[in-house]
Amino acid sequence: MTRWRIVVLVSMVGLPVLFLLGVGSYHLWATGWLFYAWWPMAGSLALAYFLAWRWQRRKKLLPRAETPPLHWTDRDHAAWKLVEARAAAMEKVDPDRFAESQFFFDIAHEMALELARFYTPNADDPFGPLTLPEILAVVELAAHDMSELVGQYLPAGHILTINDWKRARQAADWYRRASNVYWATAAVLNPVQTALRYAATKFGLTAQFDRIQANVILWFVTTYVERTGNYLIELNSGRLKVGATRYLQLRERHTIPRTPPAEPTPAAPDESVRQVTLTLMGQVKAGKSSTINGLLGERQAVTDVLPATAEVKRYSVQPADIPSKLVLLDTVGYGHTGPREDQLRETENAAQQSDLILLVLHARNPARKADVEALDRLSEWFAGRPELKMPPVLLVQTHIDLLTPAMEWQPPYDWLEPKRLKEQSIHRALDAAREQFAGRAIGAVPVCAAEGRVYGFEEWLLPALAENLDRAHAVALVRTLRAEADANKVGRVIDQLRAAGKQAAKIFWQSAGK
Ligand SMILES: Nc1nc2c(ncn2[C@@H]2O[C@H](COP(=O)(O)OP(=O)(O)O)[C@@H](O)[C@H]2O)c(=O)[nH]1
Ligand SMILES: [Mg+2]
Repeated sequence: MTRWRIVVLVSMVGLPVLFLLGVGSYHLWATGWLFYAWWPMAGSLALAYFLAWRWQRRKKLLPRAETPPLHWTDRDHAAWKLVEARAAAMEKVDPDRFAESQFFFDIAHEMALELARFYTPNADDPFGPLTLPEILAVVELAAHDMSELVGQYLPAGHILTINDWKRARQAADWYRRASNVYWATAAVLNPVQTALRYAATKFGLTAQFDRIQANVILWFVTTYVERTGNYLIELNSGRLKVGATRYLQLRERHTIPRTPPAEPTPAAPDESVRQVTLTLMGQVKAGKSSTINGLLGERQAVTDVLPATAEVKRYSVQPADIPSKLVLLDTVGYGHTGPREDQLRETENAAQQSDLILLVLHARNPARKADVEALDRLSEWFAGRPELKMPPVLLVQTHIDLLTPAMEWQPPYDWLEPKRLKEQSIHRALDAAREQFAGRAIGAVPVCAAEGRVYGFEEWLLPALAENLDRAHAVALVRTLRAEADANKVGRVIDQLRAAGKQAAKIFWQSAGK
């Protein structure tokens, strides 16, 4: 359909409406009803004004960017500050520039340089180390997010053309001109009232709607900056080396669904299972193996023992109330009588490969120096690798049955609001542990892991795991994305060499056969 046909159609639909508008207004005026009709109309407009003003001020009309993803490291958060500053600066840019494609290209380029310099301050060419697939992944992922956001939140976003975009500002002027004609006509009919209403509308709605429009455009530009910045951070942290498709797959796998599935997912050796790895750390005889037994308890769905190293045993379990499979690494532990250095290294190695650490503490043994040292060594290791996230540490106090009064064992114990003596002892023991590990642990739970007295797993430990599962998955996502990229690097080159070799052999035999 050509433009003039559309104009004809719109006018033919519009004319009767305009006619009714005029006749209706005249009729209201002629019968004297205008006075009464004006109040509800003015009320409706006033309410619209108020809501527009309020939503604008609170920026509720369009969604603000969500909080940074959980899997980001400290370095990523620092980089995000740069992105946020740039997004905020968009408010000061001349809105006419938003209609130029060059403008969007320029911001993306500037931002890519800025972030690359932030991550590799000493590189001669900050883009030098990047691979083509990961650069393409940024474009693909950011474009995908933008298209979803526009489809979801921009009214009529799917039919908005660049010309509409450019004309959006002119349209505001046309509207103003058209409404001036209306007011002029009305003024002839009823000068005083019209003057009053004119003032009310002029300083109210028109200004608000102008601002709404400006905000929509600003929202688009800000979101563009934030989405692009988000994936540039993923790029510079090396998490896009696996490519966009695999990145999305792994991200999905480490996102806990809002509504848990009706049946727990069976822990098949299927690669697509959502799983996190937990390492049990602690002193020798603290109760690590017993805690694992408690977690593997008969009420859990599936358990199996998997071979790991001589020093580290590997188990897996799918607890009923947790939407992920837990892989449990049991370590030998440390202490003054101390294991050998190579055993210690195995423990540390396990902790470095895990997503959550259960630091198992004997409630009756107040010597915690070895545990603090072990955690600090681990923090140091992670501090030297800013591209990784240190797993959160949850304190598990075992042997609570031996706390005073040691003779008594009558669970359940309400240690959160302690009344009985035993409850008070547990409460105190946990307070002490939290203090000893202040800043190093995310929480503390009590258990009794002694055979026949098992208590606290369903009550405290599993709920604490469920509560911190998303944090563990955030660590897992970063870890697996990095690990897979490194593994792929070698694997792919070998594949490519093998293909090249086959090709060469084929050519050789063909020419030999001739
Ligand atoms: N009374 C009591 N004994 C426990 C508890 N947890 C573990 N034990 C015992 O402490 C000893 C050492 O436990 P173990 O799990 O092998 O410690 P690990 O060296 O850290 O793996 C074993 O004899 C366990 O039966 C507990 O909560 N209460
Ligand atoms: Mg053990």
